[in-house]
Amino acid sequence: MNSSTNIRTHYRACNLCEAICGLEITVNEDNEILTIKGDEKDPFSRGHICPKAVGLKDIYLDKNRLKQPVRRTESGWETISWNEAFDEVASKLKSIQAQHGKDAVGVYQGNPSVHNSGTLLSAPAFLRVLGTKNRFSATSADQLPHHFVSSLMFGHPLLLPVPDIDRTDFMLIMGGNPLASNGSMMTVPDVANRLKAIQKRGGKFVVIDPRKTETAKIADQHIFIKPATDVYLLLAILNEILTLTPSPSPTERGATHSDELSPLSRRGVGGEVVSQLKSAIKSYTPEAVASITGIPSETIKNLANDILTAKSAVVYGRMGVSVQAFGGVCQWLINCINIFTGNMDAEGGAMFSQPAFDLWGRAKKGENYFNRYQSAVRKLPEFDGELPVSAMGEDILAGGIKALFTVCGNPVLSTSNGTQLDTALEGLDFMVSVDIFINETTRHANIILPPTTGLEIAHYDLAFHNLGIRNTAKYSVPLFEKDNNQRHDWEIFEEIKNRLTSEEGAEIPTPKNPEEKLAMAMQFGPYGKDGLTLQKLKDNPHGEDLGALRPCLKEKLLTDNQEINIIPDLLLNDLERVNLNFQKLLKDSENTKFDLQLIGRRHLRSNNSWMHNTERLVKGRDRCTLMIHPETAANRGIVNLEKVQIESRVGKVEIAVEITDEIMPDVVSIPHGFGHARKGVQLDVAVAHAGVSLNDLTDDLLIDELTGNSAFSGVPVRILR
Ligand SMILES: Nc1nc2c(c(=O)[nH]1)N[C@H]1C(S)=C(S)[C@@H](COP(=O)(O)OP(=O)(O)OC[C@H]3O[C@@H](n4cnc5c(=O)[nH]c(N)nc54)[C@H](O)[C@@H]3O)O[C@H]1N2
Ligand SMILES: Nc1nc2c(c(=O)[nH]1)N[C@H]1C(S)=C(S)[C@@H](COP(=O)(O)OP(=O)(O)OC[C@H]3O[C@@H](n4cnc5c(=O)[nH]c(N)nc54)[C@H](O)[C@@H]3O)O[C@H]1N2
Ligand code: SF4
Ligand SMILES: [Mo]
Repeated sequence: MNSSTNIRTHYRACNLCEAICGLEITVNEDNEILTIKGDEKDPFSRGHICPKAVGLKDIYLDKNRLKQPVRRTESGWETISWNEAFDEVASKLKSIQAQHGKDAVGVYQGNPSVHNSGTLLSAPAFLRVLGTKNRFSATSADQLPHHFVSSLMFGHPLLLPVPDIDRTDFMLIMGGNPLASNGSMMTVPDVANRLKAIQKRGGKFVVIDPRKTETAKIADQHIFIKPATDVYLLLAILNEILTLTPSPSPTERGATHSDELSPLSRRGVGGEVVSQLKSAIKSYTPEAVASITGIPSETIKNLANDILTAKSAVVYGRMGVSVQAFGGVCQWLINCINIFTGNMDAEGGAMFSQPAFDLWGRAKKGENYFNRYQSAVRKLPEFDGELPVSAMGEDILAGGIKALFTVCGNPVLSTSNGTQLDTALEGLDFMVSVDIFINETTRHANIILPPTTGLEIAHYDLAFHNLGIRNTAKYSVPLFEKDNNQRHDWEIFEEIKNRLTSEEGAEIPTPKNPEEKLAMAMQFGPYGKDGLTLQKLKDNPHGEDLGALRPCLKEKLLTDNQEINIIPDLLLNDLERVNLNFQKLLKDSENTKFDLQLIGRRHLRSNNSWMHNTERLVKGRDRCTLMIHPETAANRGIVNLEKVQIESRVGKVEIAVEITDEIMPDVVSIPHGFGHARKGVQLDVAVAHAGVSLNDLTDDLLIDELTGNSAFSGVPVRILR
């Protein structure tokens, strides 16, 4: 507190995206926010922020934001007390489960759940009590293949390799645009400078993307790829690497340098594992995949050579390659390339973090996380307690799910065939949403329970310290205390859970603050013995630097034999499907009805579907346009800014075109997260910049059949004139 001016300075982590930037916020005595800047003293983000950070102020002040529960009635929304809301929600859920069984209540958890320590610490107990198998989340519209592959290769869905971007000499970025997204499945604040630093120290980074993105523009090389063909590029690169190096010395670097970390050094690259892999993929030569991927064979050979000869290298694949029909195989091949070039668990390669709150520390070895039950209609496989979200709409329509509980999610805009889900939600017997807005999804709820958020919550980033490209820890206290009439997310989960478990008429216990769990985890975690406590983090609001990543996989592996399972059967067997598709692509190069392929995109000023209600982030030129290549447009006689109708198997939207050679011929792009002009949406600014929803075109039947993940990359569409 600066007493002479009564201006106080508050430090916290931004929890809007995965970069967890440190913020410095000044507030006057009337609790007005004066400035939001990057915290120069944050050892991780070093003063970096993006334009969304000031959005935290807008969210705090948003006129459309709910602070008390509301109930939908014939004549509109009415405000109700928290107790009335909790009682009604619990009794409805109870009676529906009593009548139709536990699984009649579905749950959807959206993206901000993982950016919120209150939700992460308190929702699991609530979900256990609810006991439904019909759990869905944004994971299966996003990074499911990463977890799937990690569980099979390393023994736990959260043992996720992260690029050691600060030390690598060569980075291959596939299907990621960190300059817009600020990094994903790698927590890397100030990513642009960290990428430029690779170049400054004499290294390179290369981007593979059907669009010349913001990241591609600053890369050493950008290579266009036909959407959804990354699996063939990866197969050819791996094939080259295994062929070029009949007996590389796998003991030189990384995971492979320790005799004890045995899979490679014992069986060796000349051994059984390699010959099995080699023979499975030998037909995918650079020449064989060139026309299908659109990448010349020489370019593929050079890429393989760059990865192989760099002092250290890392292949990183994100959204664009996860949300494909072979997302699982893609993530597996990426790990294989990193392993066979000695870059797994090695400096400058793909490494594993050691977070202060160790999420997997006490997990069981050799656990199976996959396909223990299936969705009702299409029998899609469960993973780690969740079913693929592309099955949610059809399973509601089929009548098995009578009630839905959504948390931090907007699946009407964020999941494939959003229109079908929109219709399905209308037919539910009961719906509850834990959310701060009446948006495209929550407008269907019977009751909305709005938690505190952003600047009003305490925060320790459980999820994203786990994905850090450095080991760091940071705890933020609330900037503003909540009103008496507000509830934290953890209070909401606890209140409902306690009502579901209490006997009729019994007194409802007071919710327990999950912070105790945090303090315990810190104390007994990897840095506890070095004196790291929650109190220490509270005393240093800029955050603690716990050092660069270090090789640690050997101690982390949770496979039953504590070795990397390099060739999991499920993935090896999926190569059959990969091959069938290859033959199909070779045959019908022309799709008769839908002659274009649709992809999505992100913008620095958007955050999925929910930050379009802040004027300073949406103002300016319309961003919800259909990007199209000049030739593709000319062939159809389309001119810039003209409105066209675009159609897929599931729907049709009308959108203005933006002609640009940033995008490949025959590929079109629409940003994800727009489409706010739906009846009853109470987002004044967002509705004024409504745009159309990409997911009114994406197809719920297009999935990675192995993992169940949604396939958004390369949806077949056509333009109607
Ligand atoms: N076609 C296509 N579809 C996509 C994608 C794509 O690239 N292309 N991306 C996918 C990805 S990666 C993701 S993660 C998903 C995102 O999908 P979702 O998670 O379903 O959607 P969001 O847009 O993140 O919506 C977040 C919701 O949480 C609410 N909210 C914000 N903060 C809080 C809070 O603190 N507490 C609570 N309770 N609620 C809060 C917001 O009001 C909003 O309703 O979309 C996926 N869908
Ligand atoms: N500003 C902003 N930041 C965000 C978000 C946001 O909405 N806005 N969302 C957050 C979330 S939830 C996530 S998951 C992350 C996602 O972070 P990123 O993975 O970096 O996400 P995108 O920017 O969607 O980048 C995906 C890229 O894949 C490309 N692509 C599409 N199809 C293919 C294909 O078939 N092959 C290849 N090689 N590339 C393809 C697209 O052109 C695009 O450039 O971003 C997070 N950060
Ligand atoms: S990059 Fe992400 S974490 Fe950093 S300020 Fe922007 S939204 Fe917040
Ligand atoms: Mo995401």
